[in-house]
Amino acid sequence: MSRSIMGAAAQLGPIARSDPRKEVVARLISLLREAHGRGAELVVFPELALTTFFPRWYLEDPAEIDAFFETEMPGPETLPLFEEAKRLGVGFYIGYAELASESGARQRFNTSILVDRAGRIVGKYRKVHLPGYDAPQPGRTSQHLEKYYFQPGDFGFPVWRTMGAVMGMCICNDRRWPETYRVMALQGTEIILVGYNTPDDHTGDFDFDSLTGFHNQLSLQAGAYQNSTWVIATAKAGLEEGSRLIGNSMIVAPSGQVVAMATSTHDEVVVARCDLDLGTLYRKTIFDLARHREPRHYGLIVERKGPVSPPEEG
Ligand code: ING
Repeated sequence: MSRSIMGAAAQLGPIARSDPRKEVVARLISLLREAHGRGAELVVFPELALTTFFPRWYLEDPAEIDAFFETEMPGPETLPLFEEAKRLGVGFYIGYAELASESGARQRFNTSILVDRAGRIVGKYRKVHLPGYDAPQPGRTSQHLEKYYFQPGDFGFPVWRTMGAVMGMCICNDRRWPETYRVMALQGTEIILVGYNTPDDHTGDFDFDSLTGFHNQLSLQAGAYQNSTWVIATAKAGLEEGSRLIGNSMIVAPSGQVVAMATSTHDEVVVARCDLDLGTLYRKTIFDLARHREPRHYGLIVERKGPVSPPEEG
């Protein structure tokens, strides 16, 4: 009997800036219940699942900015989600803006947590790859200011053995970087959970933006296949405060095949049985990392941040 876990991507439609957390949590609970009703044991919510994607704006008032952040998780407004998940015996991943005050300093992270089926917080991840800019860019209708609002994550890419599998987490832009998956694959991950908020009116450049959905799927399928891991990827989707966010939440097998995909840009649940032994087949053959990798040739990946080209000819 192969090992498996019923996974669900619980996609969210838009969250308006004025939507109170209480209302958003009610939507999350409704999605959780639907996923549970369809057999899910693990539910993946999006990145920044409690608020609108506020990095599209340049805000300066600290109180206004802090209003988008959680100082505790669960807090009073999110506790009902944790309680319902525990009652139903469903584990979940949720992304949120974290205001941490470790060693006295206030730090802001784009964060996700993994909660097991008994309601315990098993792990926390802080987004490493922050896209966009740290200051508003001229001429943009929508900004992308994650480097202004968040610090890069300080946990690296850990994995956890929980709910009968080895699981890792990442957030949104992380899924575009092969290093993200490989570091977790080198720790034996069998499932990677990722939430995203991805605008396809990012730059207003049609040739760039029209490929956003393709690049999302390409990144997820490649990451899954090249690292023999399941990937459950969940969008916040739809027209959110005037910005178009792609949907296509999906569950990708270690073969690279998409086994389930959302078809709307609203609140939607997709479910698939993740057979964990499927990854084992790939890890023992094509992607037997220990047998086939040659790290002695990979030094530049760690030593060098950006490209250095050969000198101009003659
Ligand atoms: N969003 C986007 C992402 O990486 C982006 C940023 C949008 C990159 C469109 C490229 C194209 O999916 C976040 N939140 O990282």
